[in-house]
Amino acid sequence: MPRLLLSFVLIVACGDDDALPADAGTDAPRLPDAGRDAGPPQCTASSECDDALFCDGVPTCDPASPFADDFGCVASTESPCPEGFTCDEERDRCLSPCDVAGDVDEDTYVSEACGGADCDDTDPTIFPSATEACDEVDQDCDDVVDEDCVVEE
Ligand SMILES: [Ca+2]
Ligand SMILES: [Ca+2]
Ligand SMILES: [Ca+2]
Ligand SMILES: [Ca+2]
Repeated sequence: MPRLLLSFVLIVACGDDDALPADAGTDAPRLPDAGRDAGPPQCTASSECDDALFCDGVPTCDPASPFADDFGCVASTESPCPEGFTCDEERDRCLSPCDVAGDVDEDTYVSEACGGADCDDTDPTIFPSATEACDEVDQDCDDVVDEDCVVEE
């Protein structure tokens, strides 16, 4: 019996010896974690996210957002211009409907609605200094209809 017990103790001891090297390996520091602690550079203020473009709105710094890029910036989806305005990237400004289409009929006169003198911006034959025609329409925008016409009766 004593011999059998000794053998059992030896087997258990061997098992412990085998487990030791595995434990040592687990305790070793991992290099990838150390590298991640430094991390890539991230924005700290929205001003750091500003790009050279005007018409894509103002990006914001929000590293926690799922839409953030590698630097932590989130692109804006809103135009910087008010409703109805058009964005002009070349001049970094918003164009009002009058800026874009102040002279719809292209007679070189801007519509009255946009501060110009064209009393009918849908008709290129009607503008200040246009020749008045005898058609019961005020062509020259002086609020007098057919003033140059001699009505024959
Ligand atoms: Ca016009
Ligand atoms: Ca006109
Ligand atoms: Ca007329
Ligand atoms: Ca007239």
